[in-house]
Amino acid sequence: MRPVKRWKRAAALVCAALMLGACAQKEPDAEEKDENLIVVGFSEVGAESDWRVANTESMKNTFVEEKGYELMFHDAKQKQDSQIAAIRNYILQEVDYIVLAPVVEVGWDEVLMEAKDAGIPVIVVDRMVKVEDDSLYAAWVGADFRKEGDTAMQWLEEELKRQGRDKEPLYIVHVQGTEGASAQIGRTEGLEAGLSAHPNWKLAARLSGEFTQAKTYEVVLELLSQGTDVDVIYCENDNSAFGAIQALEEKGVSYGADGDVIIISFDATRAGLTACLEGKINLDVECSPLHGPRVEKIIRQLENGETPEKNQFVEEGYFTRENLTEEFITEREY
Ligand code: GYE
Repeated sequence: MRPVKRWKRAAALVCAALMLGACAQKEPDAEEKDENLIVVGFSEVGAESDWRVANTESMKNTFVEEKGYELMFHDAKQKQDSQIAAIRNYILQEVDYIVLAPVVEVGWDEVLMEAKDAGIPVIVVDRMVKVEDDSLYAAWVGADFRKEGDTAMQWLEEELKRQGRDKEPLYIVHVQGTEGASAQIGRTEGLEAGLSAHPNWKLAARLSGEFTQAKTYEVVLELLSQGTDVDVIYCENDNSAFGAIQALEEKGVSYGADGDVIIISFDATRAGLTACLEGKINLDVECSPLHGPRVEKIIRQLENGETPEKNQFVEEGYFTRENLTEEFITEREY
């Protein structure tokens, strides 16, 4: 899609080589070999969870030289400012494509306008961006986080009926992910809809777990120490569920498929599914991090002058102890 830039870069490299007196007999150096590669600058949220690590790997394994790419990778350590700085740097470096996994939804208009002015297409992956003008990004691919929350609520309703507890008061502890991230917003909306549809379901506490085990452990432990009634812990990702489990264990509270407190989680990573098969997590709603090939498909379409579908939702399922096997977990990619 951006042959002019690639040509300019190649020309610049040739000039540099000539100035350095490089001659024909010399082996082409690394930079000369790179001139036809498609340069992709990727800004990743961080490394807060197993899901995120799998997502980073998927991107790194996809955008490799053998497939014609040079990947520039940036870990934002959960900071939006850092992502904005990375995007500006990619613009300066005249990359061919910018891929953004945004930490939160809002606050991108200005920097995405700068990318647009520079003629660099932006592909948004995983969480969404909320911008005034959606021509600021070429396409988005990720999960339907609201649907994931709804799936969890539907399952909970059926599970309570099965247990004969559907008429009793139910105290739900909500451990939220990073505030303002699509995954948090959608999963929270799902829970809120469930709460309003069931007058006997009560929000016992809303805690901030930041999608990490450490933070969730800390806040759930504190809550349990206060003696709050808990029937369900709704954790917005697997690592958060691990933190909640750690706190419950420490306090000697029974939980999971054979215990008292119902644990709901999202992601369905291998570690999450293992806990699910062991009966520690009651429900794990799936969320695929394997976005590398999906983003590559979008780039290929843009390279061919096609218009990719603007917003692409990935199909996902959910898991309980009943529909899992060890074999399935071992074969899973993440
Ligand atoms: O659920 C969580 C990660 O945005 C879908 O971010 C992603 C979420 C995922 O840290 O584990």
